[in-house]
This record gives sequence, structure tokens and C-alpha cells, in this order.
Amino acid sequence: MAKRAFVTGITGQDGSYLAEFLLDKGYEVHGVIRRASTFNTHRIDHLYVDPHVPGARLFLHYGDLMDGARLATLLSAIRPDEVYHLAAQSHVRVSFDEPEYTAETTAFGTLRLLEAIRRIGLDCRFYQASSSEMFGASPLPQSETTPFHPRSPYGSAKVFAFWSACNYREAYGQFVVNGILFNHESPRRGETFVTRKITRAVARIRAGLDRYLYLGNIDVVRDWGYAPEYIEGMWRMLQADAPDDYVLATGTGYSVREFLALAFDHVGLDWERYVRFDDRYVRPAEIDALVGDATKARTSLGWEPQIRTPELVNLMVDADISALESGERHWIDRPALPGWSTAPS
Ligand code: NAP
Ligand code: F7E
Repeated sequence: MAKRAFVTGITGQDGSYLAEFLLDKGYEVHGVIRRASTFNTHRIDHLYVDPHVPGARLFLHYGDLMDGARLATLLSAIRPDEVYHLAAQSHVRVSFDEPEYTAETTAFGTLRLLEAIRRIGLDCRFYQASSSEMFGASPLPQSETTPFHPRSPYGSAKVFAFWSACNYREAYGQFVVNGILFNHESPRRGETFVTRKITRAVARIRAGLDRYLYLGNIDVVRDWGYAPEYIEGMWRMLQADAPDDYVLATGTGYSVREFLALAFDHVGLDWERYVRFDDRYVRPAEIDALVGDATKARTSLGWEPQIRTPELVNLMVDADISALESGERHWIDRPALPGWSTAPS
């Protein structure tokens, strides 16, 4: 019998790579998607097979983290072996604008899911998408034993979700793990996160479509890895003999300024000529540096990332250049970045 996985956030960066990974491993995959007035499944369209076709193994269901009853109904009908809880309002800057919504989805959404599993008596393994944002102002390098000091509503919501996951593990004996993941990026990264914002701008500036890229604080340091490698780490956590919490990170830190230099250098441009400061992108509280220590994941799970930030930058820039040159629909539909949103991101 194929294992059955239930994935929240399947339309996001990580969810799309995870769905690919699990389908390759022979899983039947059930993903939760939000109803929207426009299609929001572009990251997984290539995986979709009409469910009427015999052998289809990817199934999509409408649901929302705000609706606990719906989550319980779905879990009760599907009865998955593994639940990967990836859905969240995941943008840190936006969490300052929408703190209540962020707490409702990112914090309480996790609790709703854990409680639904408990109430229906489902025996499954549960992955919680915890985040290095929880460490916030704590000293480097950050590991599983580093205290939390969140610096944003998003970080606080993830701390609540982390401890809820631990509590359900201890109180009810559920197989629950927290993957504490440092920043991981890819060509599928949302366009308003800084790495993709930069690589997309490099492609557009190189093509003469944009003149400038507007950014906030470029002195912050992050530990940027490659998303598909982190997906495998999530899966390995759920295959372990016992539930535990693990940091996934590359162990190397680069500033946004260094990321900019790598990205513009890759196409032979000098970043300082094109980057402008815009205080709309500055956060009310910032995390100066996040660099992880993933020793536990390496020794216990055999997980070790191969792709470091410089290689990641090159592959993201190359992907954005090819997307632009091949005229992918989303490039044509959207005007240049600073113009299309009034909200900071
Ligand atoms: P993402 O690209 O922003 O995807 C978020 C997903 O959550 C999307 O599928 C989104 O659906 C869904 N979602 C948002 N609100 C929802 C709601 N109310 N109900 C149901 N679904 C909802 O995020 P990601 O980068 O893949 O990250 C996956 C998870 O890992 C998130 O929990 C994030 O906080 C966490 N995390 C990410 C990183 C990172 O560096 N990427 C690091 C640490 C932790 P739509 O497509 O409809 O918006
Ligand atoms: O910002 C600075 C910004 O939005 C990185 C999420 O996946 O990783 C992500 O959160 C840094 C910050 O990611 C701009 O101030 C400068 O210091 O790409 P980001 P993030 O905040 O680190 C963690 C681990 C998660 O869990 C989250 O879900 O870059 N920065 N100028 C900017 N950031 C953005 N977005 N836009 C700018 O213009």
C-alpha cells in the first residue's frame, strides 16, 4: 500500500517541491489549497493529473487554516500516514502589517490541525514548519538548544506553534517533529522575498526592462540554502525512529549586500549602480544575523546540504533570465516590482 501524505501549503515554494519528492517516492499526496478567484496552483500545475485518470496520486482539496472543522473533516476522510504542515502567512514584513491574521494562521492554524488530529484519534506523523525567525536576536550560531527571542509577529506566531507541537508530543504521545529551517530559496521562491526580488530584478535590469531595484536594510546576514535539499530533510525527520526537533541550515552567513554583489556579478553588472534604498522595506524590528548549526541533523539524519549561497545565487539568476527570455506568463502579466504593490514587502 502506498503511504498517504497530507500537505498544507502545497501551492507554496516548499509544498511544491515536497509534492514532487513524495510522488517520486510513490506516495499518494493530498494537498490543501485555498479557494481564490484566480488560479493559485501554478507551482504544482506540472504535477496535476485528472483524478478520473486511473493511477492519479495527487489530490487537491479546498481548505483553510482558519477553518478547523474543515481540516478535521479532511483528515478524517483521508486518514494520512504523514502530515506535513507547511501553510502559513510566511512573510515577515507583512506580519507587522497583519499581526492578528498572522497569529490566526501561523500560530492557531497549527493548533487547529494538531487538535483535529487528536480529536479524531488519527495515528499519523506530523511535521511542523518551524523557523529560524524564532531565534531572532539570539547569538550565533543557532542550534536546537539556542533560546528563542523572536523579533516579529511572524516569529512569535512560530514560537507558539513550535511549543504547541512539543506539547502535543508530550501530552498525547503524538509523533510530532519541528523542523527549524533557516532561509531556503529557489527559482520558485515568492517574488517579494529578498533573494528572488534581487534575482528577478537582475534579469529585468539586464534586459533593459527596469532601471533600479529598491531595497531596505542590506547589511543583515542570512544563512541561505537550496529549498529542494531542505525538503528531503523534512521527510527524513518523519522517517526517524522517534520524534525530535532539528535545525536545517548550511552553517554559512552572507549579507544581502554580498548576495547583491554575487547576483549582479554573475551577469557582469555593478550592483551599486542599480540599487536604491526605500524605507518602506525596513522592518520595525530587524534580525541582524541568522546562521544555523545543523550538526544534529547531519549526525542523526545523515542530512547535509550540498548547495551553498554563491551557487544558489547563480542558479536563481539563470532561472530568472530563462523565464524572462522564454516569456513565461507571469513575467508578461506583471509590471516592474516597485509599481505593482503599495504595500511594503
Ligand atoms: P510560501 O511559499 O509563502 O507558501 C505558504 C503556503 O501556505 C502557500 O501554499 C499558501 O497558499 C499557504 N497558506 C497561507 N495562508 C493559508 C491559509 N490561511 N490557509 C491555507 N493555506 C494557507 O512559504 P514557503 O517558503 O513554502 O514555506 C513553507 C513553510 O515553511 C511556511 O510555514 C514558512 O513559514 C516555513 N518556513 C519557510 C522558510 C523559508 O526560508 N522558505 C524557513 C523557515 C520556515 P497560497 O498559495 O494560496 O497563498
Ligand atoms: O528578508 C532584508 C530583510 O523577506 C531577508 C521567510 O521565508 O525566512 C524568510 O524570512 C532579509 C531581511 O526573508 C528587503 O529586512 C532588505 O532582513 O527574504 P526575506 P526573512 O525575513 O528572512 C525565514 C527563515 C522564514 O521563516 C520566513 O517565512 O532581507 N531586506 N530589503 C528585504 N527583504 C525583503 N523581503 N524585501 C526587501 O526589499
